Amino acid sequence: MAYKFAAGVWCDNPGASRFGEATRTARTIEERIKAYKKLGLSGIEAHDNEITSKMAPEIKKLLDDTRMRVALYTANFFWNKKYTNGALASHDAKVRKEAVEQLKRAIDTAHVLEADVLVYWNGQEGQDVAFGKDGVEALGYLRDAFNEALEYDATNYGDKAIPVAIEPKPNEPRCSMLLPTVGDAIAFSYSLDPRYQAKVGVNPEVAHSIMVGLDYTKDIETAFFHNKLFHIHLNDQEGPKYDQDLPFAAVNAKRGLEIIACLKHNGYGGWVSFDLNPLRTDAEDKRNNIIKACMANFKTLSAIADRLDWNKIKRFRRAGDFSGLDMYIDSVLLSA
Ligand code: GLT
Ligand code: MN
Repeated sequence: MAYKFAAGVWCDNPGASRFGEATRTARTIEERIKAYKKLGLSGIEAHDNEITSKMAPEIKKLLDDTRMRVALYTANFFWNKKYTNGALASHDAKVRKEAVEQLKRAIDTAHVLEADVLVYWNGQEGQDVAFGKDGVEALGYLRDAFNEALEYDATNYGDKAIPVAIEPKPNEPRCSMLLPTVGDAIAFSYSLDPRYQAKVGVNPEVAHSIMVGLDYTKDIETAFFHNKLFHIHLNDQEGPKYDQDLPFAAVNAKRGLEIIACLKHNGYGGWVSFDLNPLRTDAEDKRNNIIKACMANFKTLSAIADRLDWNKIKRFRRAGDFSGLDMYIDSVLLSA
């Protein structure tokens, strides 16, 4: 099966962080689109401050010319200081109104770009100190904001209304965030107006699950079970640390194999998208190495996944022979 690979335009960045200045030049969006095409990606992902509504028609033309698509478009609700204490779920009615208006504009731009999914990442929705937020109240605000935006899309674009995927994250930048896990995000989708519930799914990210000790495969299985796996953000993470956004399967190849096997087994037909943060030590000529690594690891493990004998796996499971199962998986993975 041919996979469609995508990556966020933010995955090719100058490398500035809280702890150090930029180590690479900044590329324009056009340069990044061309570079991504050369790498073999067929999709890009962007925020509304990376591809603005004004830029969208020109960018769409370039994408059409290069036969690229926008896999994901999203409103940036975390950078602007007006969203320091939340956006769609802010306690401040004025901030919420501005955020919903921004979301409606992002929906319009997503239609201009013909994006496949609109993502909502929970960025600044949360608290940093005990008693910092009334979560029940905040979830209510978030539900109302979603309903308003979904209604806007349905009214203005009818059948073409864009699927929305919630990307959960447990912490960072806030200490404790609203919708921390895939389960929370799916449960939230059922609180929405019943007319729009089927339009809202999830975008689980590997690192976001691992950073709190959760199992990504179980997360996407839960999403499959609910028909809610609208998109994926693949990468890797060395346990409970800050969000590392390492190359997919670079830390745990066996788990990478399990993720791909799970996607295949459940007939995932969406984008294979990578969410990455290139090492600051990767200067100009190495700036896209991380994307190359992801694609290579994904393709290698995908070929290995095709060699797995599912009847055998099921027999081991039925017999409760998990050491035998593990030895079998290792034999397929490590003999490759
Ligand atoms: C940010 C975050 C990612 C989200 C992006 C979507 S932005 O880089 O770390 O996981 O996918 O807003
Ligand atoms: Mn992500």
